[in-house]
Amino acid sequence: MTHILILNGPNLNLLGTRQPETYGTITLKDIETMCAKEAGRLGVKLDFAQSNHEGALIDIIHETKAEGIILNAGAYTHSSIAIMDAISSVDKPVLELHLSNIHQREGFRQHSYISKVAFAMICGLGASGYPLALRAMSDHLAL
Ligand code: CA2
Repeated sequence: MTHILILNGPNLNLLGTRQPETYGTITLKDIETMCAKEAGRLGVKLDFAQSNHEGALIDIIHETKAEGIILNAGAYTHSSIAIMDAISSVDKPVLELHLSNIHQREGFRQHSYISKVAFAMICGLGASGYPLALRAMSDHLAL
C-alpha cells in the first residue's frame, strides 16, 4: 500500500484558533480528518504530523517510512537550508504545500528553500489544498 506523510511546521497547530482572516477557521485536526477520508478513498496509508521545532521536523524527514512527503514547512519554508538539505538527503518526492498564496504576500514569504527540492507546489487553496496534494502525491507515486 502506498504510504504518504503529511508534515506540518511551526504554528500550524494554531490553525482555526487565531488569525482566521489569513488562515481560515478550519483546525489542523479538521484537516487531518479530511485527509484521512481522502486517504481511505485513494487506498493509501497516511501519517500526519506537526512540530514547531526545526530539528524535530528534520528527524521526521530522516526517519519516515513513507514513500512521499507532503510538506507545509510554515515559516521555515523561507529560512531553513537545514530542512532543504534534509529533503535532499532522503531521495523521496516532496510536494510543497501552503494554505495561503505565498506569492501574493510579503516579499520575505515569496522565496522558498523547499521549492528548490520539491517536485511540485500547491498554494493558495486553503485547507482544500491538503486532500488535493494527497491525490497528486498518490498519482505521482503510481507513475
Ligand atoms: O500559507 C501557509 O501555509 C504558510 O506555510 C503558513 C505559515 C507562514 O509562515 C508561511 O509563510 C505560509 C504560518 C503558519 C501559521 O499559522 C497560524 C495559524 C493560526 C494563527 C497563527 C498562525
